[in-house]
Amino acid sequence: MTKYDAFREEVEGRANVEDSPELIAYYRELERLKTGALWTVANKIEPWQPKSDSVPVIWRYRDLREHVMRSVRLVTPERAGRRVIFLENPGRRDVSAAVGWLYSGLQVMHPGELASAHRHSSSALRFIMEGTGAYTIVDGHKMTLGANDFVLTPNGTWHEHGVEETGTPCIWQDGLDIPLVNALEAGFYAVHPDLHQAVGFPVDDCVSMWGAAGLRPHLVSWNKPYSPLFKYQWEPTYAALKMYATESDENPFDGALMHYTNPVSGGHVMATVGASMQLLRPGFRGKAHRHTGSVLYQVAKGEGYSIINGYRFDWRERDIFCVPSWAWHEHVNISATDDACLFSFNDLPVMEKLALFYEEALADNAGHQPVSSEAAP
Ligand code: GTQ
Repeated sequence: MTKYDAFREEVEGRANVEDSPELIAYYRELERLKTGALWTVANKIEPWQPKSDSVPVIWRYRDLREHVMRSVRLVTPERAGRRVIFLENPGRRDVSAAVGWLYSGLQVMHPGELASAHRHSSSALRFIMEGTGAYTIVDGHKMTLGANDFVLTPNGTWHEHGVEETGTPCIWQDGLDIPLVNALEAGFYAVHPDLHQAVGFPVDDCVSMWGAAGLRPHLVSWNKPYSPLFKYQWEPTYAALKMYATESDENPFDGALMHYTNPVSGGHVMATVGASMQLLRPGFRGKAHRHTGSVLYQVAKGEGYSIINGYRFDWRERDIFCVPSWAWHEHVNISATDDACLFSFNDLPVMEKLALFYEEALADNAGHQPVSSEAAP
């Protein structure tokens, strides 16, 4: 017996009313009064189990990159505000979501370009894909960014991005909770009065102050609802994963999975968006599980595939794919010699705070999904 037995599918006891001319006329009258009969919608609005409109999608970098680069010739960051190609989920076009309530896009900047400062109620993050010389300024704290670095621009913070003259063209993935904030009808947005911020601190000072593993500064206090460490660099992240992978029993679903954390609380990096990095050892073949909450992955390193709701998605470095809420998923590293690393971000802080997080392992078939011989729709 699992705790989900309470939600098992039974037809008894659910709405099952057939239309009659009198009922149809009745529904029309209710509609005029801005009301409706619950039994006409009950089965839809109370599904047996989480039902995502999002579909699993992979966005392959080799297909996208040239189109992202092309936008540089077509629009300036000044005109576009943010020069971004966003990811569309075919099931969620109405809200510009990559999956569930998460937005994502690929932002490109050439050396010498910069985008003006703004702030909004949405929480944002960036994961750097390629290029050198990129930087972000968050509330006056400037951070230099390299490939596979992960940076926060939490809700309400002034932020702007650019690439130094001496750098190379840069592309990074933006991740935001825009669809969630809009669904909650809580979105504010403001442009910085001077269009740009003054840098008020030494470059990368948040890393100097908050970036030492297991240590926190005595003199500095922090009580904001997001991490004071805005940048998580790739090298220490990868080193931590490799150490963890050799020391621990493997998580059967996710290999060596670690969460980026707020060093003050030990919790998620931001109030609505969490982020993780996982290492799949050479030959790792994960088992299938599913949970509530949406996840968007980016392949930081290596090559493999994931089976999501019975479809196989082959991935390699820089590809992005999504796992909708309650979708079965399992990950495989196809290399016998090299590890693979998956960066991901998610809405799990929301699911946890609202007590809506559920998770279950696939019991059948030794924990592996049957795989469709067809390509994903
Ligand atoms: O850089 O702040 O892709 O506000 C979408 C909305 C990036 C940003 C996006 C944004 C940003």
